[in-house]
Amino acid sequence: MPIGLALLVGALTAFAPITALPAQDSPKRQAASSPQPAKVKPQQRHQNKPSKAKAAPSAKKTAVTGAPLESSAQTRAWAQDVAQRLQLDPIWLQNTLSQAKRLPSVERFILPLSSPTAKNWAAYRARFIEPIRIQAGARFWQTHRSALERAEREYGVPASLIVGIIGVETLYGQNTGNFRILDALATLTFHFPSAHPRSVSRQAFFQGELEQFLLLTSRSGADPLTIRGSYAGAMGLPQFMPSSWAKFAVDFDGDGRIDLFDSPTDAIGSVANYFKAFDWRPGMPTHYPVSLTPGQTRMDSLLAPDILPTFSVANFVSQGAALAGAALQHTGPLALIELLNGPDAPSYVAGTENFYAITRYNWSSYYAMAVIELAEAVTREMQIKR
Ligand SMILES: [Ca+2]
Repeated sequence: MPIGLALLVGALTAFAPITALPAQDSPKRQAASSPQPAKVKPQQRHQNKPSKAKAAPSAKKTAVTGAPLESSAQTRAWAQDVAQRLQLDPIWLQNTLSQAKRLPSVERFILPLSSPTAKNWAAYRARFIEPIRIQAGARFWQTHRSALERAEREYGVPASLIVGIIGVETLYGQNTGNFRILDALATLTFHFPSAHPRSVSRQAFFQGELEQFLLLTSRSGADPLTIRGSYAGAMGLPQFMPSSWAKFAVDFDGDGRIDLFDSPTDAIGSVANYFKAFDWRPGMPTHYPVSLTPGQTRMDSLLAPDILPTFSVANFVSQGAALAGAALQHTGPLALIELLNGPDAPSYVAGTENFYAITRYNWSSYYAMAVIELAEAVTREMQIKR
């Protein structure tokens, strides 16, 4: 990152954490179609950020061609209110906003696909569980082994999961997005498309993220005009939204700054801290195999809670979802996770609370499964190399 959003650690304590939930408008969480993720219920949504299941739009050209954001009475009043509430310099804020651009491409990307194709786990999986990403994951693991081991020790989050997340998110920093975050978040704050089915709540979410972004840059002295990321405002190796950065990012390399762009160690610690905050349970598997019997398994009942772990093992089994081996000894609740495969038969697993925890990073069971399988594939690759 050129100038970077490296934050002074001390400054972080001043941030009021925002708990707005990123709704997955896009690709990953919502209407899912081929590489698209599953839909989750609103109450299950949480923190992190919208991600890029919508085939991460290549922003190289579109990101720089927006028109200046008009300085309307609305934007001026907003800036005044934000400056007051967050105790930001009103002149700096107005000046920054006056340089934001409205990006029509961002307005398009945030909309659900108008003609969603059928959800397809096999196609989604193929995008992420492939040799280039697996090899890059093994190199990342070898290079950052000590930070990954320390994160696992201190936060109880497996190194493999952290490797899986950063691999699916950005291919280990190779695809961190090329939209100016200021433009993306200003567009989604002041020109959120009304055609979106949840335009009011989504606009409010992005407005909160724009506020956090301005607060982060103001406090850190980073230039808000140079920071780039996804069309929805996610930044750095782990694609943290500004509110997640403020709340969960940590200085894991101990240099006194938090830098999720250029410090893989900070990114590793921050991902681990995120999962610890979302109740990752050390040692618990993410899922178990499950066998269903057409005509006997009570599918409607088992799928009703969606990905929220709800059923005890006994209840799960009594409804016709057969488990075996270690799954029968599992003590927490389970969810029946359904992954559609287009025209082919769906895939099913029994998801635990740790499967659910991964969906707090990105609200999609397809996303979670891709992270899990990439983590497993890179782990196997590491064992081969040993
Ligand atoms: Ca650092």
